[in-house]
Amino acid sequence: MEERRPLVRHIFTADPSAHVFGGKIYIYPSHDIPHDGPDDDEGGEYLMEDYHVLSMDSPEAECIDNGEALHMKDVPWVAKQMWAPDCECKDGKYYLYFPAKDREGVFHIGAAVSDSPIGPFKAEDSWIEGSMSIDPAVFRDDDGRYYMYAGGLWGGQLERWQTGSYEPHPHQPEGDEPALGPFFAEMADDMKSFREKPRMITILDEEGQPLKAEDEERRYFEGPWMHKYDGTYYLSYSTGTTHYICYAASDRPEGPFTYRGRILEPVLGWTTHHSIMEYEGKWYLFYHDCEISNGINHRRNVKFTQLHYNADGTIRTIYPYEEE
Ligand code: FUB
Repeated sequence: MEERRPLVRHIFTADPSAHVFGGKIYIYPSHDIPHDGPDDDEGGEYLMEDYHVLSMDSPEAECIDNGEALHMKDVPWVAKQMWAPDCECKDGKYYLYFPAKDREGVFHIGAAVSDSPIGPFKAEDSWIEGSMSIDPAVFRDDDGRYYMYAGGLWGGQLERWQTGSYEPHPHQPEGDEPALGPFFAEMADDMKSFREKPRMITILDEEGQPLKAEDEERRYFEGPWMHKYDGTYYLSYSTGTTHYICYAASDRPEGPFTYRGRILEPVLGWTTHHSIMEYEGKWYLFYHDCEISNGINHRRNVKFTQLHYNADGTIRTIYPYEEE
């Protein structure tokens, strides 16, 4: 498989969450549906209804579409917009996590279970209690504990949960007010509920101050991902309006995290969304752009490329359209 090329071309795919399960690479993307409707600031153009799991035997191998793994019609609580998913494995079961809107138009995060990494997945009757917003990423720590990171501004509704309950018309942090962060919660043993009430993560600048809402080149917008490298927790995310993938580091999974730099410069299309995965000692960034559709925001395609660390643990910035 060639790096920095669309992994599949027969369907539109986005928001890739990549994992190695049993020595093989599995990618859990959103499945974009082409339509001619307009774009808006609420993400109304992202009308996804199902999930397909992609897989590769290795980074060099062909990428396979394993077909539909879960459809909206089989999830009792979902009304529309099945956005960016993730998957984790525990004791031989695979747990798919996905955000979607309920009948009131509120985003929550659901769980679905399978015996196979490619599904089909059986969804729970309701969303994970206490879950909110979009873009779940579930991380398995070395000690066997699992944590969910999630949340997205604007259409992702993260602003509406600042008080801990849903506010349809919230105050939007602005100027030098602290920016919002993703929320964080440890998963319970059943992997279908939280062990604790979700709390918001803080991202600090180099002086130990929370990043400000006006700092759009560094503050959190959506698409969190967690990985651990050399004992350090790396929280990476999209800055949305400025279209970067950035990262912040901590010695604890719940942070606070300190901003460290950029991983990926802007790609073709408004959204940018990624995951990071290790395969046989090499690290890879999975991401998307709109190459196949030539820039139509809701017709995206997933790609991957190698990611490199410097000796001090910083990550080398990737320029998506330049030769390495
Ligand atoms: O795919 C729909 C939304 O677009 C995702 O949830 C965001 O992260 C952005 O990629």
